[in-house]
Order: sequence, then structure tokens, then C-alpha cells
Amino acid sequence: MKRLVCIALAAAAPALAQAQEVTLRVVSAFAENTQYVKNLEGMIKKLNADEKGRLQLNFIGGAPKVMPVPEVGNAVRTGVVDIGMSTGAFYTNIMPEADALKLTQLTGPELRRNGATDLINKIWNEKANMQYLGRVIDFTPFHLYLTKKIDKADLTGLKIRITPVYRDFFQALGATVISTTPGEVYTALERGAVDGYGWPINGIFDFNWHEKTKFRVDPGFYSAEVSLVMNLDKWKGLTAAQRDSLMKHVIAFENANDSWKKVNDEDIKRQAQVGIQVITFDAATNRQYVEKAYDVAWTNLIKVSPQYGPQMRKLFSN
Ligand code: 173
Repeated sequence: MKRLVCIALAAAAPALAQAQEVTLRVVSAFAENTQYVKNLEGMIKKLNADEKGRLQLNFIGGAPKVMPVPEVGNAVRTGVVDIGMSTGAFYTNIMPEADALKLTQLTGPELRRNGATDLINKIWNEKANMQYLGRVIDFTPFHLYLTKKIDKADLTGLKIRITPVYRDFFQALGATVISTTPGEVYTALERGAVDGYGWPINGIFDFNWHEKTKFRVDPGFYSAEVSLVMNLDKWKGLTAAQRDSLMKHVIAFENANDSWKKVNDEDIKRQAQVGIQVITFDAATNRQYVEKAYDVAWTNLIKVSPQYGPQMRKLFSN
């Protein structure tokens, strides 16, 4: 009997030790100098101070330094790392739905309230072995940046740098598209390999692309998406208290996404200061431009994901 108790205690010991404090390894698909990582480091610092003895996050670094951009999604899926901060566009190799988070007209907190986050989690669990934790950016459209002037919403004859975010839309506008990671954009511009690129309204200064950029096309389109995703097995292995701790901080982080409005205003000013000119069209053309962006993306998503595309569209709209 005594012996049995001893064995039982020995078996329980590691589980008890783990329940005390777990350290999760975090990587970013964006480089260390970006606003995404600066914000994340602030969140991690707060979590680590508040959750001592229960949960800790260890930031390993960003792509491409710690791993190539397209490997971040798989690293989370397989558990090579525990948490990734990435845009879905960087892991469409896992599932096409990954890139649909840009199509929402609602913010992270609104998606949580209307059940969209539950749907996202169903898909992310099932197809990517990931727990979707939360969105780290809102209020931020994508734009087309150019080195050459255009007078109409037509990109025929232009080579434009893309990720899956912009592919369908820029192709529909007639562009020849070239996929690159963020780290490859500067050289592509410098060599004239591309005549422009897609990127959110903020962040071009982090990569010095302003040196090579002459125009920005307004309006913007979609809602830039970067989120925290976690290996599902690791998520399931946390205690309820550890999950609550993690989600408390992720939700607070998500609720602070208003901070992007100021970042965006500042970057718009700074772009004007360095001489980046705004190209825009008449009101009707601008409206059609944005409508086309959404139409082509939803049409394509529903084609590749007839199972989830329509449900996502319903819950992502006003
Ligand atoms: O690399 C990109 O242009 C891209 O897809 C993206 C997505 C979200 C935020 C920033 C960039």
C-alpha cells in the first residue's frame, strides 16, 4: 500500500510542478524592430510580472532572424514553438482560411462578442492544430505603394510585390504580381524588380522603403491582421488557471488596439513629410476599387473554402 502511494505521488509530481509555472516560447513572423514586436514585448513584460509562478512567456525573436517567415505557421502547428505572432497571409501553406482574417469589418473585440472568434477557433483547431488567441492590430487598412504614377485604377504593365493578402485584388487590377517576404522588398525596389508593393498604412519606415517609394494610392482596403496563435496540444496541456492568465493578457492587449490609430496618423504625416504623394480617384472609382478588393477576395475564399468561407463572410461583416 505504502509503495503504491509512493508511485502515485511520484507520477503526479511532474504534473504538479508543471502546474506551478509554465514557460511558453514565442516567436514573431515580423522582425524585432517593428511596432508589432515592440507592442508584444510590452505585453509579455506585463504578463511575466503579473503571472509569476503560474505562466511566463519567453520571446525567442522574429523572422527572418530566428526562422524564415513562411516557417512560423508550421513551427506553431507542430509545436516547435508554442506561440507565434503572425499574419494569416504567412501561413496559407497550412490552410486558405488563414488569409481571410483581413476581410473582417469588425474589430478583434467585436469578433469575440459576435461568435466569429469561436468559428475562427473551430477552423484553426481543426485545420492548423492551433488555438487562435487574439488579434494584435485593428483600425489599419492596407495600401498600394508605387514608384510610378498611375492615373486610373489599372495596374496593367506594372510589377507589384505581394503576399496572399493582395494577390487576387492586384491581379484583378491587371498587375503582374511577385511574392516576397517583407525582408526582400527593399532590394526588389532598389533593383527595379517591382514598381510597387502592398503594405499596411503604417510600418514602411521600419524597412526604409520610404527611400524608394514615390506614391501611395488612397483609399486603403481590408483590415491588416496580425494575431497570436498557439500550438493546440500545448494549449490543451495548460491548466484552466494558466489559460485564464494567458487570455486575460491577450484580451487586454486586443482591447488596446486603439493605439494603432495614433501610429497610423503619425505615419501618414511622416509619409507626406518625406514627399510620398497620394494618388486618388473620383469618389465612384474609389468606391469601386474597395468593393473590388473585397469581392475578389471573398469570391476566391468561398471557392477554396466552400465549407467555411460563407460562414466567415457572415460573421466578419457588419
Ligand atoms: O507582408 C505583407 O505585406 C503582409 O501580408 C502583411 C500582413 C499584415 C501586416 C503586415 C504585412
